[in-house]
Amino acid sequence: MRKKISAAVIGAGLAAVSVLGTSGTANAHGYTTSPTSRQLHCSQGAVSDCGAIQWEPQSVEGPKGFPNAGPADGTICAGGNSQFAELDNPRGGAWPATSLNSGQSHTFNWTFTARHSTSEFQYYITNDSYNPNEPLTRADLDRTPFLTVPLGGRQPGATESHTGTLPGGKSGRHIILSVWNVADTGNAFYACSDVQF
Ligand SMILES: [Cu+2]
Repeated sequence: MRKKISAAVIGAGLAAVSVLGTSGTANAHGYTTSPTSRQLHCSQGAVSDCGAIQWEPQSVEGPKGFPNAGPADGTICAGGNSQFAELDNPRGGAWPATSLNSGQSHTFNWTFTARHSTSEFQYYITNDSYNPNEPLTRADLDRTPFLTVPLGGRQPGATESHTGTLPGGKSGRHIILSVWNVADTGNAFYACSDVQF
């Protein structure tokens, strides 16, 4: 009996270490809820075969400095994390898409499990060369964010809402890439949201 218990305790300890090892702090970070991000679709079960991200949609953390630095082309939606590569898979253009109206106001929402001190939030959108059947690259995106919300090092709340105007002249399927630049680490959080104008 004693042997069994100690083995279980050791096993639990190892599991805790491996969870912490992947991203620094378990359950820390955040993701976008509007428009619905790929990681949220995965965690809600709207999309299957998502791999590990379905259990931790808040963990799409990668190097900051986008677009000059940050995750490599083709790995942007996973924040450069190969263990979340399902987020970069275009799935033949079949990701669920949120309907939006080009040129109209939209409120972008985030949910946080850790309220990191924040430089700013940035929102990018794909251009006319974007192909929904290909993984996202920088060449597919307008280089300048259409919305930037600076926090000047402040902590966000448990949720955050940013209202802005969607770019005009957009039609069809696009991706909105939301980037949360943390102020006091070298990292940022990335979220791809499939949208339909
Ligand atoms: Cu975090």
